Amino acid sequence: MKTVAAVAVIVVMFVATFVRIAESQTPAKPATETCTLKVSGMTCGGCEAAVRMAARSVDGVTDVKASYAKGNAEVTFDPSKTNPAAIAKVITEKSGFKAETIQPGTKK
Ligand SMILES: [Cu+2]
Repeated sequence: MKTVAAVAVIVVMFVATFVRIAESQTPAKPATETCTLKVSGMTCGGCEAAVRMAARSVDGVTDVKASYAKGNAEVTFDPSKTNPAAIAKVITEKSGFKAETIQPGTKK
């Protein structure tokens, strides 16, 4: 009977270790980056919506905050799927508002 108990303990420990390994391998939320694009010509909320829709159509874009008052769009994206230049190009083509990347280190 002692052997059975020992085996049971080993099995329980094995399962506990396995569960821990499985948990540690659960993929984390994908890393995203946020970039600010200069967007020219927006004059109202409708323009913002057009820019948002255009940016959101890009695969990998997870969030867009467009502001006609600031003349920009903050785009959150998955850097393994797209990049600021590609997003700016799609915004320009689909919304009709000219979007440009802002050089890193350049403050508005
Ligand atoms: Cu408008």
